[in-house]
Amino acid sequence: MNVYDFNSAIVRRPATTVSTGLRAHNRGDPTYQGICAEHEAYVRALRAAGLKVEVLPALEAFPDSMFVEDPALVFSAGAVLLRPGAASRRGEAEALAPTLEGHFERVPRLPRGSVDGGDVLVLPEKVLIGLSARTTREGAEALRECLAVLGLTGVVVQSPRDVLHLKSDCSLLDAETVLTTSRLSRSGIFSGFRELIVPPGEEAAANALRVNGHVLVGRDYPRTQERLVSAGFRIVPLATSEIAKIDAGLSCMSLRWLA
Ligand code: CIR
Repeated sequence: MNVYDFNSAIVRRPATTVSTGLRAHNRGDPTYQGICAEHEAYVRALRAAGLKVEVLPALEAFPDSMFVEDPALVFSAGAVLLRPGAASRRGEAEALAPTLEGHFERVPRLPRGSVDGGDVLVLPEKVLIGLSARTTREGAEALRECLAVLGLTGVVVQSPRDVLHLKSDCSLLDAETVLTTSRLSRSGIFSGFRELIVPPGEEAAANALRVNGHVLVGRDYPRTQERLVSAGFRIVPLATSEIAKIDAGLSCMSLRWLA
């Protein structure tokens, strides 16, 4: 079984407060309508890839709550409720608890520190946990213990400086191949993998999403798309310009697993 084979996903509708979502640099507020359009196209793409998608209601008190990847992790063996590193997002994990406990028998909670799911990359043999401004060493070590409960091996690595999350700069394309930026490639964490490097200026394209036979990729990154197609991947370009204004990409809008 491949770690990018999925039949189930959870997403959350954008809150009307989403235009106030966290961001490192101000590139203007996204519009609620624009975000909804990108989210709806994303859900359609997941369904077209064969996933059953559960759509949770918006949480108005949490502007970033549509990015469900950050407060939890899901695997066939169970889920983990995380402790997001941004204070304004901490409550998102408890809001997901009833849903996850309905789907999974084992749902350990991260006991200490902080971890954002965007810093967690699932590879075939191990789970990379990237230290970042959101994911602390204490949280990463605690997550290794939670993963061990689920029979998984966590390995702590360093996310690139000034990058929000580890997965802002990488995604798994198949069992041997990752899409990544040259700055993350230089760290050596993907030794043993074939690396497709996104062209300079298209760094944000590295947050693509392999789902079954499809690779969802940002529509505004034509050179990355060409590289993926030349390497034999079947791509689904999606609009991401509105979510990019609040530092988000394609992986962060869903939790995906093989039930
Ligand atoms: C945040 O800063 O938390 C949100 N505005 C964006 C979260 C994106 N999540 C992700 O890449 N996993």
